[in-house]
Amino acid sequence: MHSLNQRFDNELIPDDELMTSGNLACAGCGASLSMKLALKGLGKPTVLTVPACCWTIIPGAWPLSIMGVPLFHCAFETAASTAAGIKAALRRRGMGDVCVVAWAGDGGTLDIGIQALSGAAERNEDIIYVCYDNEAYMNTGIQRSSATPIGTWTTTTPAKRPKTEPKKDIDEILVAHKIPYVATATSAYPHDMIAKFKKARSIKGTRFIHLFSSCPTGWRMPENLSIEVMRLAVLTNLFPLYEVEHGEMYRQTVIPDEIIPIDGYLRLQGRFRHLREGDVREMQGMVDKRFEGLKEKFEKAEAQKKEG
Ligand SMILES: Cc1ncc(C[n+]2csc(CCOP(=O)(O)OP(=O)(O)O)c2C)c(N)n1
Ligand code: SF4
Ligand SMILES: [Mg+2]
Repeated sequence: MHSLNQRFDNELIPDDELMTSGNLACAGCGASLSMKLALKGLGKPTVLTVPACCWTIIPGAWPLSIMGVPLFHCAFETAASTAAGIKAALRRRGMGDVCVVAWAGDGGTLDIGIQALSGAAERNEDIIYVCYDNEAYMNTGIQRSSATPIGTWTTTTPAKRPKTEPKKDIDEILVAHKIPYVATATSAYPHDMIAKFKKARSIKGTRFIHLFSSCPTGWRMPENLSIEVMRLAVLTNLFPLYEVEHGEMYRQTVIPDEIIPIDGYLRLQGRFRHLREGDVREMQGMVDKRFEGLKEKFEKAEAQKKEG
């Protein structure tokens, strides 16, 4: 439907499945697809730690599990520190080559886990931190988080008084820590996403990957729109796909041929149904402004690269 200036080749998607069928997610859950693709990029040996979130439920209850790699459940606010601890213990046992991944939701990352994450990033702990962002506390009934966009309906920000604060810019917060690698990705662009996980695995130090992850249940939309909505988030510049190395080298990895107005994205989701024309205009302005700032950084990095 929309052509991209990227060559897509199915041979780039590994056949190995480290997550089997039978997961407990809702139909069309972006978070479940995200894990499947991330593991294709990461491969083995990998250990995951997951705090309280939908992904606590998705793998299944012991002794049944869909996971082909070890997964350790940790407390809500401790994903980054738990991952750092696991890595230290593995290193001590001579197993430093095991890739340790903290896999947390937006609530567990942008809100309650941000202290542990900032601490780990500042120490440049050798972990990959993944935030799958469905823009609310979904597991406990769709409460607003600091990742929820302005104007959004959630159960704690009902349509009559939707959220009044803008989404926290977690990517810039992590970039400011000058860690080796920060990237955004979404499973609507699987080749881009898998490539970023492969790249992250090859780098040492703290790596942060922000996944835009659809939630048909919380976004009030049919499950068959899941991929389309994630794709539209990219094509509207609402969630640009890019990576940043060492806090300064920005690179946009998927450049849409044509940018679509955000209206097309918003109207597919019940959580935005109450918005009026003026609200949509305001949101469009915010998206454009943020992207302009990013574009300057992409251009600056490109120029620096050319200068050598
Ligand atoms: C300290 C603590 N506070 C609150 C909870 C309840 N709780 C469990 S999952 C969850 C929501 C997590 O939201 P998010 O991190 O965005 O992941 P999602 O559910 O959206 O996948 C909450 C509030 C908890 N388990 N521990
Ligand atoms: S509530 Fe949303 S994130 Fe959680 S399992 Fe269902 S679709 Fe996935
Ligand atoms: Mg969430």
